[in-house]
Amino acid sequence: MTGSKQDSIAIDCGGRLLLLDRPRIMGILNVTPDSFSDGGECLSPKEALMHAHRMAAAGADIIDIGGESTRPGAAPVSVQQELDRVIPVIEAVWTEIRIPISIDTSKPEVMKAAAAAGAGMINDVFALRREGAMQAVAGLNLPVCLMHMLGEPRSMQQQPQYQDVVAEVESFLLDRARDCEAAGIAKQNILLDPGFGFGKNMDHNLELLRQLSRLSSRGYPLIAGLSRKSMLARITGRKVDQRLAGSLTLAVLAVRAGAAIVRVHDVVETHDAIKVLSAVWPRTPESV
Ligand code: 7PJ
Repeated sequence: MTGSKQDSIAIDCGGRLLLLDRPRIMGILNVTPDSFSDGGECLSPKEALMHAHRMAAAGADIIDIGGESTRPGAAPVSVQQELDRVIPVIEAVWTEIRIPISIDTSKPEVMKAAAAAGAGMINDVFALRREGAMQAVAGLNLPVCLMHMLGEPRSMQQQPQYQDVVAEVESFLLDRARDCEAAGIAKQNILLDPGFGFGKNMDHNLELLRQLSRLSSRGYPLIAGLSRKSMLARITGRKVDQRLAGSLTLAVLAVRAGAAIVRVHDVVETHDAIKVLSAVWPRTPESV
């Protein structure tokens, strides 16, 4: 399937549709005390809900709720801690805001509880490699984003190495997709993500971005998460709260290379940037 054929895809997120007729925005809602870019901003369920309202009003198409930081060196959290953080927020967002919700987790227990609370998509940086995760998603019958990560968050940025980063990320993702389909997850429920910054150095990230159209033309919608990531610190020298211009540039480049969804912190600005891009090129080319 080509990128252009994906234009007609509608992903059913537990009854709320995510149409991929144009590039879509996933707004990030972290309810972790230690997320690298907005840690401390979204602690209480009330504050998280207000931020979700702002993102929805600004043009977010789906809200990604996460309760475990995956930044390098982050401390792991228990199932109970993660549930305590995300479930009240999912329930409140689901009740008050009519767009789909995704849950950013690798734990099958959290996937199931989040789905019961209203989450309509599973976003797993471990690509369902945790024990029981694949079966959990197959049972839920929800869409899932499979993300590539080399190693574990604790150590992934310690000299990651590849022979050919694009080929290795691609074959990992296609293998995972095939395994998921064999486990009973419908093909149309699978999205892929190269996992920028997850076990990748600057050159790896740049090469993946240059060849992103190769990954976006494999028959699965592609998600790209580049917002405020540390490659922008290396390129621009900016601190995390000053990476807006860099983040917008990367989002536009990813969409131009066929990304169906961009995962971002700055929804208002990304929405404008994508509108401008779409005015110039109304249909995203399969490859550029
Ligand atoms: C990503 C993610 C990403 C997907 C995070 C951060 C670190 N999920 N969760 N893709 N990144 N699918 O927000 O910078 O790139 S957490």
